[in-house]
Parts: sequence; C-alpha cells; structure tokens
Amino acid sequence: MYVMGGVVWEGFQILQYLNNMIVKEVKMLKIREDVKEALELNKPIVALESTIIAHGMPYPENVRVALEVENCVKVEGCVPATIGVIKGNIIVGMTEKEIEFIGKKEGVLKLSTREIPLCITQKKTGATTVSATSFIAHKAGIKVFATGGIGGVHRDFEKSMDISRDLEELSRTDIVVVSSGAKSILDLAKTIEYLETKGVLILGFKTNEFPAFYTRHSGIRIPEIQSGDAIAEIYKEKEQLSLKSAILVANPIPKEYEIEREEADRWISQALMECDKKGIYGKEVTPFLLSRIVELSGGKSLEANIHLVKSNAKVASKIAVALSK
Ligand code: PSU
Ligand code: MN
Repeated sequence: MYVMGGVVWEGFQILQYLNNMIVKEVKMLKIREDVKEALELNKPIVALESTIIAHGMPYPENVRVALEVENCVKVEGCVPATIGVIKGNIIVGMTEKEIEFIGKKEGVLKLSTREIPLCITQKKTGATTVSATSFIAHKAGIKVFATGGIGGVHRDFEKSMDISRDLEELSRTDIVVVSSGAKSILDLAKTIEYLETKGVLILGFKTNEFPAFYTRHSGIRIPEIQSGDAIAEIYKEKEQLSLKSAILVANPIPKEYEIEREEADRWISQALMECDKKGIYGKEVTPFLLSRIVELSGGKSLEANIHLVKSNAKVASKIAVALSK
C-alpha cells in the first residue's frame, strides 16, 4: 500500500494508472498499421522527419527523396515511419499520399515541440523538426531516427540568443538520432559544448571528427564507433542506467559526394549575410538559409544533402536492427 495525495493506492492500481497514461498518450498518435505491428513484435523501425521535406528541399525533389529514403530503410529490413502533423492529426508513418501532400502544400507550419498542440487544435498541417520528431517518435516507442542535419547554436548567438529547440529535446529524450553533424550556418564548437552541458552523447560513426554536413571534417574530435551493434550496446547501457537523453550519431557524408569546405563556406556566408540584411529572425532563419544555399549552389548542395540523408537512413537502420535483437 502507498499513500499519494492523501489517497491509499495498491501497487497494481499505480501500475494501472501509469499504463492508462501511456495508452492515453499513444492514442493521440495515428500510427500506420505496419508500424504498429512492428512496435508490437519489436521489429526494427526508423523514424524520419518531415521538416526536411516541407522546408529543407524544393518540390518535387523533396517528395522523391523522402520516398527514396524510406526505401533505403526498407532495403535494410526496417519499417520507415515518417512523422508529421496532417490536418491536426499526429501521424507516425505517413503514407505516400501524405508525403506528397506535405511536400507540395504551401504554408506548412514548421513545428518544434512547443507548436504541436497549437497545430492540433487549429487542425493545421505541420512538418516536424528534429525536436518534434524525436518527441513523437519516443512517445510511439521508436528508438532510432535518421535525419540530415540537426539544429544548434547559431553563429550570432550572442546577439540573437538563437539556440535550436533540437538541443534541449535531445537532452531529455531517449532516442538515437543519426545525422551528418550540422551545417556551418551554425557555430559547431558551441553546439557541441552545449550538447555536452546537456548530457547528449555524440558518437562518430567510423570517424573521430564531428562532420560539418557538406564536408566530413570540422576539426572537432569526438569518440569513434565502428558498428551499429556497438551503438545499440551503448544505448542499452544508457537505458539500464535510466540516463535520460539522446545519443547523437554523427555519420559523415560519403566521400564521393563531399563538397570542398571553401565552396560550401562561400554559399553559407552569402546566405547568412542576406538573412541578416533582410532582418529574418526566429524559426524562419533555418528554412531561409537552407533554401538560399540550394539556390546559390545551383543545386549542388541539394545533391549532397540527398546522398547524406540516404546514408544516414542506412546507418540508422543498422542500429535499429541491432536494437531489436
Ligand atoms: N538543418 C539542415 N536541414 C534541415 C534542418 C536543419 O541541414 O532540414 C531542419 C531540421 O528539421 C531541424 C530544424 O530540426 O531545421 C532546426 O530548425 P531551427 O534552427 O529553427 O531550430
Ligand atoms: Mn532557432
């Protein structure tokens, strides 16, 4: 017997209460049938985000790439679950039609975690960022999530105070996120410091350097791990210790698609300058920079982006397979 809030509880009642809470939360999610089944059978699942579709790449490439990335996950024997909010419903595992819808639609909201309830009540369509996708994936019971680049501490942080919600959410969500580091639209060194403060473990996948999205190198050292199995083992240890936080796996862009740092820096500097001049701030900053970089590079950056996301989906799948063993 336990006394809580002046009420006497039996142990089984507490368990029932907790279970009801979890069921209530999961009921808020529209989980695709095959994802549901995979969850029940503990089969490997890889979550994918939708901001990269709606705000990270132009239509129609975005839709084509989203489906190709899903296919990379399937080829590795996992179930892909693209996450987003469609007309007020939280979707875990979008259908092809839903991916086409969110990729084509004008005015799709960009959702970090705080905007999810707003989007639901207004029955709007919103694309989930790394923060919102991690949050929803974790609620559904998915342990691995693949993306392109995460948000972080912006270069002019002293002035703007712009630090992505992604970092905070990673600090309190048990999930493995695979990315190619972060674009140098951000201050990478400060981003990594912040992740350390927040207790997010960063692991380099076959690299001992934090990758800078288009380039494999940043000069910032991180621990190197050789396999999905090894990452799964670390994740399980973390679970055992009830250490609440994400593991950020940094998977560098494949060598053959890497872009010279000087070239990428030129696009980035130009885009940053224009962003400042136009007075763009807040959540509009990242989407503006992403689309401007695609334009300035004449599509070259998009090509690199596509290949690194696919590579991340494959690595994430290997980790998901290892975790489901
Ligand atoms: N960086 C990229 N590509 C992206 C994003 C960031 O190279 O698509 C997206 C991700 O969804 C990420 C979000 O979670 O932007 C971060 O936005 P902000 O900087 O406003 O927190
Ligand atoms: Mn921001």
